[in-house]
Parts: sequence; C-alpha cells; structure tokens
Amino acid sequence: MAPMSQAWAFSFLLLLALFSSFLICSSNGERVFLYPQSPKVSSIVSKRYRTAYHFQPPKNWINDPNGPMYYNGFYHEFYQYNPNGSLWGNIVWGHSVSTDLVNWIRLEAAIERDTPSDINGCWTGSATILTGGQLVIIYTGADTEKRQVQNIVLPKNQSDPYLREWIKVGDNPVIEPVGPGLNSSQFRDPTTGWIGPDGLWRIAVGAELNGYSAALLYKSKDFLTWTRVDHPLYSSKTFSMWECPDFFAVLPGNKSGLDLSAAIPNGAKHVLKMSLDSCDKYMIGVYDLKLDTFVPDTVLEDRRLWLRIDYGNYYASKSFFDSKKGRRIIWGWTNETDSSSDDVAKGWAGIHAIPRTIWLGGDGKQLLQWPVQEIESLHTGEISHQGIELKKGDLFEIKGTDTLQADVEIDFELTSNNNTDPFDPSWLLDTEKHCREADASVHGGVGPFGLVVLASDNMEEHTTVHFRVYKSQHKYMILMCSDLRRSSLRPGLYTPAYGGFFEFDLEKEKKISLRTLIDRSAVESFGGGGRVCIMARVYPVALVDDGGARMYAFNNGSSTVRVPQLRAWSMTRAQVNVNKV
Ligand code: DQQ
Repeated sequence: MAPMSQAWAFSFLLLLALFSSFLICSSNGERVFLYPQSPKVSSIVSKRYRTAYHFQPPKNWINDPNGPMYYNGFYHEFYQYNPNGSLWGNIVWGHSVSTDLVNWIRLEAAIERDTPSDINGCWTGSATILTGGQLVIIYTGADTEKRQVQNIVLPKNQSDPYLREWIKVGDNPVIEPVGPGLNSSQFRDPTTGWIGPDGLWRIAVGAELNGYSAALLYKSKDFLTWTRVDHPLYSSKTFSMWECPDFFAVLPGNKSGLDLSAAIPNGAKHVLKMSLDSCDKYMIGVYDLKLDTFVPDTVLEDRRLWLRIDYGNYYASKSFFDSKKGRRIIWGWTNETDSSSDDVAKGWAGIHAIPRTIWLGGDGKQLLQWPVQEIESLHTGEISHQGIELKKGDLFEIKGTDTLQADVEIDFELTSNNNTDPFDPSWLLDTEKHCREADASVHGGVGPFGLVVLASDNMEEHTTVHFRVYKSQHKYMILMCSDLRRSSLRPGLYTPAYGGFFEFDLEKEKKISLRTLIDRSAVESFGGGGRVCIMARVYPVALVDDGGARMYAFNNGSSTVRVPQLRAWSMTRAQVNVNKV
C-alpha cells in the first residue's frame, strides 16, 4: 500500500515543530512562552491527564509498588501512599486486589504508621509465601528516631480472599541497623525471601555500608529471628546506597518464571536489580550457594553502562512469581514530570507502569519484558495495515483508533542495510544526549523510523518513539528513543529524550518491532520484542483543550523501510480502583 502522505509533508511538519522551539526558548536560554496562550492552557487540573488503564488510586500521591503477589485467586498490589495529599509524606501501604491485573478493587490501607517502629513511615517491602502457605510481609519502618528498621506483618485472617487486615508482630522491629559502618538512615527495602539448600530463609536489604552500596544478606529459620551474614549478597563501590533491591532466578530463553520459595533448578541464572540514579539497573550472574553471594557475569566499573529495566521514567520496581500462570511479573513506579504544584492542583501524582512479564533472553545477556497478556482484554476496534512502504520523509497517518488510549504494534523491515551509519561506543555513556542530538528530524542512513504519537493537528506538539540502526564491528546496534521535547507546549516541563541501545542480528531477525501503549499522559514503549523499554509521561496542551491527537508511522532515513504489519487498537477504560469494598 502506498503511504498516504508525501515526503514534503514530513519535512514541513518537522520544520514547523523546530520553529515552535524558537518560540519557547529565548536567546539567553531562559524559557519564555511567546505563543498566544489559550485560557485553558493553565487548566492543569484537567482530568484528561489521568490515565485510563494504568494503576493509580483515585487521588493523592503514590510511589513504589510493594509486596506484589498472587494468593488464593487474587493478585495483590500494595503501594507507597500518602493518604493526606499529592506530595510524598505520611507514607502507608495502600492496597488493591484484582483477578486479572487490569481491573482493581481498592481496599483500606494494609499497613499504617501506628507503632514506634514505623511511626515516621511504612516504607517499601516485599511479600513471601512461606513453605506451607503462610504469608508474610517484611517492610521498612522509619522509627521514632528516624532510624530505618525492618518490620513484619502477617494477615489477620489468611482465608479472607482480600487479605484486608494485617497484624504487626510483637517482635518488631525484627532487624535493626546495627553493626560497624552501617548507616541507620540508609537501610531499607527488604526483598522477597528465598530458601537456601540448608532450609533457611534469606532476604537482602539495601544499605549504605562504609559509604558504599550493599545488598546486605540476612538468614532466618522462621522469618522472625534474623541473623546478618558476615558478607553482603553483593556490594559495589560505585554508589552510596541502592534502593529497592530485587533478587530473582531466571532460566535463559525460558519465559516461565521461577518460584523463590522452591528449589532453584540447575542452569538458572540470578538477577540483582537495584534502584539508583533515578532508574532501575540490573546485573545478571550466578548465585553461589556455597559462598552465599551473587557473582555477576560482568562487572562494569562505570555504572552508566549497567543494563536497565527501563530507559525512561520507571523506578523502584519489584517482581513476583505468579503461580497462577507460572510467570514472573514486574511492577514499577512512574512519577509525574510536571511540577509539584501541578500535582497539588491535580490532587494526584504517580502511576504504576503496566505489569510486565519478565524473562531472560536465550543468550543469557539481557532481560526481556512484555505487557501482561491480560491487558489485551481492553482492546477494541482493531485496525491493521500490511505492506506499507515508508520512503525517506514519509508520514503514514494511523487512523481509526482512539489515539489517546491505544495499543499499537508495528514491525519495521529494512530493505537495505548498505547505508547504516557507524556506531560510536561512547554514545552508550549518555544515550539521552545522543537521542537529543540525533533526533527524528536528523536524517540517517537507516532510520530514524518509528511512531509519532499524541500529535496536535499542526504538529506543534508531538512525541516520537523511533529507531536508528548502526553498524558496529561485528554486529548491528539499534538505538531506540522516546523524545518528549515537543510533547507539550507548556513551558518548564521536564521533557527529556530518553534512549537505550540493543544489539540486533539483522541477518537473522530482519524485523524490528515496536509496541507502544498510549494512555493519555503515559507513553509506554517496548522495542525489539522487549529488549529496550521506555516509559514516559507527557502533558500535551491539546489534550487538555480536547484537541485532536494524531498518530503516524514515519521514516526519515535514506533507506526505505517496509512495514509488513501494523496493528492498533483503542483501549477501553479499565476499572482501576474506582470501586471500594
Ligand atoms: N521509596 C520508599 C523507600 C524507597 C524509596 C519510601 C524508593 O523505602 O527506598 O517511600 O522510591
């Protein structure tokens, strides 16, 4: 099928977009807004930024996902929650349940600040299902002296399908920040427990030890009395404190998840994830049972090169084994990128990204992620196109879906790799910089090509998610960017150009896939079958104004790309925490 628009259209619209940037940046670098402002521009309390199918409570602040689990027919999602407002503070554990990971029932807070060991905050923690089925949650409390301690709660009535009430055990805190070199205000976020061959339970706790980051290792027979192992599970001199460590086992090339409460099969690798530098990074390695330590396959001194769960706005993630479907699922928190005064005006802040199935690729080198299949129950009105050819400068408008709430899957096939530009490894140190410099308007050999989403009629506002193909010595490297710099005409917003690279075997794989979930102020993208994921928040003015949002596939590289398959669906609104029982 011939593309519906011509090369000139793309160039014209990009020029227009470029021009709009002159209008919002003065020569001395200060941001000034010269556009005639519609009275609605300041209407940031607009409900139209609220997501329709991402997890969030009806109001107030949320951050980290806590203690996710599947138990007795229900998925449980707990979360860091401020019951009193839309800024961080007064943190308790909010609680919701679901049978399908899509629609959520809101319950009362599960853990509140009402004992000396958590009076200053009930912070992040994890759930473990012990042998015999006993459920237990371990979480960080900020105590009366603002020390960080670890506490335990148990369900009051384990046969209550909603597990509404949780009882704090008398032994709290079960772990205190004691020992030389341990910073008592940097000691938090215990992991889910795993069982060792000696039958003892283990957890890791994020900590600052002698000024360095460490995942401290603790052992227990009964999950109540804990002894610190004399060495950390893993430590690194690259940073002072890791938050929210997550430690789990995976089988290379196997999408099935592994249950940490059972013996881990031979051939499994382990993943240590940690939250630092405003993003979630991870290492793949082996868990040495004899030494009780994690040994990464590769140790990179420069932490800018560490693998990332997501290259966008995604933090404090936590995974769990879903025994219903035998998979591992990861949840992460996505903050607002408007200002805190916007959040006060909106009355809410923070969402959770779509739960993703997570597994280790066949080469054992990186994790792959994909939105849980259940999210497809929201699909409606499928449109599809085959055999689109995108020449340099072409824009193909994707019509017929609700462009504010959509799921788009598109494959790009290269017609030639003769023009690929050479790869410079120094780009890996700052992929955002490279995405800014080589943005969608900069012609390349192969690429940029991808999607333009949430575009206003005249393209003054738009977000691009796109790829560029580079030739490295023996392989191809693909850059995926999610460029928010033109996502909104509102001045002063944080609008980065996120980016990540992945290796690609062009001869074998041929197609580069992109899936993007658009949910009003959320644009969540999965490139190369889930090798690079980028979560982003955008606040287009056109959205508040009830203006149109258009969506396009485009190519701006010298080589023609083919789109053998493009499918898109509108997404119906999910029942997310609207009902309370
Ligand atoms: N959020 C929690 C902490 C954690 C941080 C406090 C990460 O336990 O380290 O709300 O976002």
